Amino acid sequence: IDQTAFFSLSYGLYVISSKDAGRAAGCVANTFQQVTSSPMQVSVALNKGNATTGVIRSAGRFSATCLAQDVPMELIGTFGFHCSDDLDKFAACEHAFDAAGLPYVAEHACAHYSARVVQEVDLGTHVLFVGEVEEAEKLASCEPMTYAYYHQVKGGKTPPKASSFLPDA
Ligand code: FMN
Repeated sequence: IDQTAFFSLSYGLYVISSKDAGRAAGCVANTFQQVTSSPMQVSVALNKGNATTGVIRSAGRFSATCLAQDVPMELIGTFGFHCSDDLDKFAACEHAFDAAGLPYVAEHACAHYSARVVQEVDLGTHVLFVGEVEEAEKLASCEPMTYAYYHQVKGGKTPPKASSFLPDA
């Protein structure tokens, strides 16, 4: 397998969040995408070791924020390199709540989506959540952050739990 072939794939950067009875959790993901339009469905692949994965499983729903190109690296550091079990990530950023009470990042944000989980696919290391969209809102007319911009311009890194982590890249 030629790992450089995977550099041709395009992605955005998102914060995926959820909340159950007591815990709020959120993490950065590049694997969020729209998969159908009728009904409107989205999917995201999350590592089984992420706190966010467990909270989505128990809440049965998740929220997503499309991050803007000007998002500070500190926000990606908070949501992408720390665990929600150890840190109240939402205390460190502007946030809002969807109709189901899930928190979502509301700063440096192009748009927000909320979905109810309709399918869970076991991918081994990760779980693919498929959700039916119940809310979607454009928050600002700004340029979305892309995975390529994050790497090439911002010098960002991808941690081992990310779906697109390449050990030798
Ligand atoms: N983790 C995933 O499970 N799926 C992803 O698609 C994913 N993409 C990422 C992309 C970037 C650029 C970064 C920085 C991280 C990504 N991660 C991904 C890793 C999680 O954000 C990271 O494991 C986080 O610390 C989990 O937080 P939690 O334990 O609070 O859920």
